[in-house]
Amino acid sequence: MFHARWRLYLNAYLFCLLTLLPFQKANGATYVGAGGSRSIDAVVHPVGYDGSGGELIVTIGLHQNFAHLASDIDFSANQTVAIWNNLIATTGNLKPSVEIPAIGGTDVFGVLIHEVGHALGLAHPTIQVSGLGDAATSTTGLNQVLDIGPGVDALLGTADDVRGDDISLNYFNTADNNPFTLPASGIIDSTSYSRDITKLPAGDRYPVIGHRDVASSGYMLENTMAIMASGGSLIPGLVRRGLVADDVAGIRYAMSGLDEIQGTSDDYTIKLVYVGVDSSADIVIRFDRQSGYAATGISAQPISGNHWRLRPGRVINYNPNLPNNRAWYFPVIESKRVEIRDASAASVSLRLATEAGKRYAIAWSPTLQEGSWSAREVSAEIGGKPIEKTGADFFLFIAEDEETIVNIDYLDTLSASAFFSAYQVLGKELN
Ligand SMILES: [Ca+2]
Ligand SMILES: [Ca+2]
Ligand SMILES: [Ca+2]
Ligand SMILES: [Zn+2]
Repeated sequence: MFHARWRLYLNAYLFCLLTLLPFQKANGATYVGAGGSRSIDAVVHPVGYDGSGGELIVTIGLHQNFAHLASDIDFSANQTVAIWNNLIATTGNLKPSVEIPAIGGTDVFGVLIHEVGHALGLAHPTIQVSGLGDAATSTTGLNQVLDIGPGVDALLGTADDVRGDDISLNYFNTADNNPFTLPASGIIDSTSYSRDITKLPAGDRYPVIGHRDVASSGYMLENTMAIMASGGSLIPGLVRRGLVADDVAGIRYAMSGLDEIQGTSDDYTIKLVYVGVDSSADIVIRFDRQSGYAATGISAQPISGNHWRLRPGRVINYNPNLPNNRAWYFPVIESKRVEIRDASAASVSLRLATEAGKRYAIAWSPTLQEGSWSAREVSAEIGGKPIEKTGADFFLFIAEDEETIVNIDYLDTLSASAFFSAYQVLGKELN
């Protein structure tokens, strides 16, 4: 007989993480500055990497001038950190913009995930071509102009694109050129990925990009778009939250170190930590520079060969005066009462009062220790449908009824001191 001491968590903040966010203008997975100020083969690592392996801690903080926004950005910052630390490749990461106005609202959270990708060294794998769509990022080649044709399928960004002498800057899976899956081997390094188009699978002419049009037309994946692809934060009615395989591959390739071989001593892992209001963090979030939507300042220094690392003090800036009458919205969480209906050593069933069409979050902690809140070691379903993992430390779902039953299974045994908490996710406008 399993006796659990169930407790309900009813207070506001579960996570005491602080975050700093950078802004980026940079141009498969592609690294910042590659092909421009740096060689076409440039691999850009996070701040602090010097070629020796191990855990690289990267701090994110909110600039002190914006301390009044600390509680507003808390959810977005903590979950952005979780998403990049967990490195889970998801599909369907474009979600309905329930708490953010579909027209005129811009999602601080989704944009932060994207900008932090820049602040870790990733560039846009896509370039937007006016009137044509999105193509794989490249140099202009010797003729100094972009040569972009969609090929027989009439869609840009696919394997049959005609690109003249443009040199690809996208790293692709050499086995299948598929930006929406990772190799079953788990190996992501120069033995499985390349940006050299002579390594493409037979018949392919160019790297496939992680764009949502490509996902739906070629891979039967709806609402799926690489977080680093440009333009995904301004799709009316949708917010982009969570990584796809192409994003994960970019970070994982860099993590294989200077030798670009996974499993050797120069490999590293990244632990992002949100440290709250801290203007001296490695990555600092601001809301004051007045241009565009959001940007991350990128500056890198050489390590050796084609390897670079970002300098500290990367700034992610949100323009507080958005063009086109848009406004920033912070997703913020409000605690909800959650009832334990049933529990065993292997599962628990929760009930909460909900409002149809609103977004909710469930978090759990096996021990209530700081840092133990996680969606990793559990799976959850509502009405027989699994709740998709987003890589965040919450399960997020949109309620369909006035009451929602959430069933959670553990990969391991549920601890007697486990905590569950439930929240409604609301949108708060930046002002
Ligand atoms: Ca060219
Ligand atoms: Ca094409
Ligand atoms: Ca290595
Ligand atoms: Zn960007």
